[in-house]
Amino acid sequence: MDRLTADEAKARLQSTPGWALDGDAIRRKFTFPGFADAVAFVVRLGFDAEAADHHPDILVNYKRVTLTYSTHSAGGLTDKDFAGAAKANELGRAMGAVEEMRK
Ligand code: H2B
Repeated sequence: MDRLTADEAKARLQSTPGWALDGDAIRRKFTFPGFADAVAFVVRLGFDAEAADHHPDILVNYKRVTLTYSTHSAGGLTDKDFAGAAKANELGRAMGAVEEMRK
């Protein structure tokens, strides 16, 4: 899978709400009503990630889940990362992720 150029990555970010560039990766924080919801999201996304053979870094802080995607084998971002981000957005919406005021 080919690494995206910076312009290509920026264009894909436009159609991937909530995600931001972080160096050679993209990142988003999802906030759920509670810890169990956050863990359930991680489990569901984990099965999708395994099926796609593309795995995000996952950090759980209480009811918040931070996902980071990059393609290690390509040394940067590829379409697989944006496919994973889109899937996470869809799942987050379906599983009750809530908007949170930025601190
Ligand atoms: N996940 C991510 N994020 N980047 C990769 O390069 C990657 C992966 N490679 N999951 C996959 C697994 C590779 O190790 C297997 C052998 O296909």
